Parts: sequence; C-alpha cells; structure tokens
Amino acid sequence: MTPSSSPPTGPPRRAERSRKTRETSISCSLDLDGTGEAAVSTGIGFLDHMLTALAKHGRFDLALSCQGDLEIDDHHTAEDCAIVLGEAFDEALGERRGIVRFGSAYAPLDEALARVVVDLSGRPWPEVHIDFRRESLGTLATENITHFFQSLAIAGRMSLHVDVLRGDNDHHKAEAAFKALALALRQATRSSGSDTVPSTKGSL
Ligand SMILES: [Mn+2]
Repeated sequence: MTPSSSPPTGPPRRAERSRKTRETSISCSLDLDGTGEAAVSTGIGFLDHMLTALAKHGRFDLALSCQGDLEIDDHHTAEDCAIVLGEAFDEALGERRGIVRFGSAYAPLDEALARVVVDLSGRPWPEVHIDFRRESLGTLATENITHFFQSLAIAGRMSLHVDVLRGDNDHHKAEAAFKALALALRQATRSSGSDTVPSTKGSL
C-alpha cells in the first residue's frame, strides 16, 4: 500500500487535550498534518527524546508538557503522557474517514531492529514485546516504555504491535521502536484517496 503524502480532505486534523489529576498535570496539542516540530517537556529526559523522535519521523507537530509526581517515580508521568497522547490521536482522527488505517514499518538503529504494525481500528489492543536488559534509561524505567506503548494503544483505540526483533543496546532498542511507531502511524494516518471510512462496518 502506498499512501499519498497528503492529508484526507476535511477539517484540520488537530487536537488539544489536557488532563489534571493528583498525580500529573498535562497539556498536549497535536497536528497530524504537521512538519515534525516538537516541543516536549515531561520532566523525563529520555521520554522527551522518544516523543521528539515520534513527532519528527511521523511528521506530526506535537507540543506536550507534563508536571508529574516524579518525586514518587516516573510511572504516573509516563502512563499519563501516553493516555493524553492517545486521546489526542483519537480526537485528531475524528471519525477516521479517508485514512489508510493500517500502517507497518521497520526501523533499525545500528544493531537494533524494531517492527511496528498498527491498525487505527477503533479497537484498543496492545501487543508490546521488547526485551530490555537494563532497569532504566536515564530516569525512565524500561518497564514504563512497554507500559507507554500499551497505554497509547488503549487511549488511542488502535491495535498496536511493537516487536523489537533484535538489539544489544537498550537505548537503541527503545529509539528504534519509537521511530518504527512514527513511520507506521504516519502511513496509517495518511489519505487513502477515498473519502469513506475504511471499514466494512462503515465506522471505526
Ligand atoms: Mn538516542
């Protein structure tokens, strides 16, 4: 499938989301038809690095800031940023009319190789398989990278399969996964060339 580089016709595909709990306070704006500009400040340096790569390679414009309870640990911040980002994707996609819907991509980073397959199906399903060796990358626990992808899939109502097929360096493995996610989402969110909702049911 070769998606066009243009967005579907219709209203701008943007979303503004904010979320405030006793654990985190987050604001997020997302434009699916951007140029890859990112302004990300979560308080977790490695997560900022990953979300900046996601925006860049997905060509999404993303502004996301979070004040989270990092005095406890990184879990609430990582999870809630994923929830808000997933909600922003869901909102920006609207009724998911005119999109390719499916996307798949491989991304290498040196020795590491990641594959991401996504279906913007409206049905949340995370399958995330990454074998990390290290406990954390910077101040982000590696288990919360897996959890980030799971939370994103659920909030974004997408089937998301993330597999890191090989790799030695955990920074490389995580970054390859986020880059493959970016490429797969970029493909899935592009115009199909049809104005219909890409489902035999007629809705997603
Ligand atoms: Mn890096």
